[in-house]
Amino acid sequence: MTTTETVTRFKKLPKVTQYYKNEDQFTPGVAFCSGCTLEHNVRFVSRVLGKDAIFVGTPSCSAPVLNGANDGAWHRHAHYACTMTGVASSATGLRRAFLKAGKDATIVCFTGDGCAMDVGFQPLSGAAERNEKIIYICYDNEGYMNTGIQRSSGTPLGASTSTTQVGSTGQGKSTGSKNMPMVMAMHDIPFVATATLSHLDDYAKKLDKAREFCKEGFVYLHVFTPCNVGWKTPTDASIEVCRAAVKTNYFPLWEADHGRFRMTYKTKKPHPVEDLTSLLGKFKHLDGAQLAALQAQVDKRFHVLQSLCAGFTEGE
Ligand SMILES: Cc1ncc(C[n+]2csc(CCOP(=O)(O)OP(=O)(O)O)c2C)c(N)n1
Ligand code: SF4
Repeated sequence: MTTTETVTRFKKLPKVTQYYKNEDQFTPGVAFCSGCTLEHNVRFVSRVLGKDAIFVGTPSCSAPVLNGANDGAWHRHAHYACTMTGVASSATGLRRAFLKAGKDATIVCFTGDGCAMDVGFQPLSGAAERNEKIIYICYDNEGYMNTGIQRSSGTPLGASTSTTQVGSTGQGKSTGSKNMPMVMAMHDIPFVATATLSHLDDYAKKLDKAREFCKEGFVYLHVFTPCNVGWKTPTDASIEVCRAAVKTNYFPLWEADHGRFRMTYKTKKPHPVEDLTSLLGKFKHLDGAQLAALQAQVDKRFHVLQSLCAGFTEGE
């Protein structure tokens, strides 16, 4: 692509700043690893949901930032630091207290996949079933990253972690990841969506919907959020990894708006999953058979999703 073509292409891209409600509420110098998409994620959520959003966080990589572990680096949001087991229940209590006081409030649980998919799953499922008026954002970095890159039920098939090591007794995780956004969609809540950091326009639209729909009931967003330390990628590769996850259908972008499924971005010619795995050190040991097994799982999940999607698609 020539420089002129690149410039023209960028000019055509939607200006994501149109969704910003206010200036950045986070200071520079927060305690994420360099290149971590979690920083981009939390700043973006804050800007699009607005400065009145109240965060409910748990012990995790986001905790040092949300809790304000540094003297001079923090944020201006109201925030409740919660246990991993209690996040959805605590958010329920907060929301109900505001409702009782006759006040509107956007309560946002912001947790890793270990919390959402394992440790805090039962209260999350319960809050969804009760249709509590809260937003739950799971930033999926596919493992317990803050405590040493252990496998979670978000860790994909074949991935190497500190508890699914590659060696004489194992070749990475032997089972696939839990299809969490689909599990949440089966709770029949007002809004469920997937998102990632390479497709910010798509993510912003879903955050705007989340802010509206949480007045009516439970909203769940599942955000693919690469961890360059745990996934063994260069610090400047994170967004490319997000893009590859979408283009390979490993992480398709979709939403279920009151049970109506639709793809929000469609890749005309899906790339082989190897286009993603080749970028990630945690998959570098995969042989042909393991790659085929991962590809088969990606294809199977995508077929299920396609069959649920009734309507139109956007994107290339
Ligand atoms: C009930 C409970 N179990 C275990 C821990 C220890 N712990 C603290 S942070 C953490 C990792 C959390 O992983 P995840 O939710 O995926 O977030 P990430 O670290 O990836 O950001 C764990 C297991 C805890 N705080 N509470
Ligand atoms: S360990 Fe991973 S998820 Fe945690 S702050 Fe570092 S790069 Fe981000």
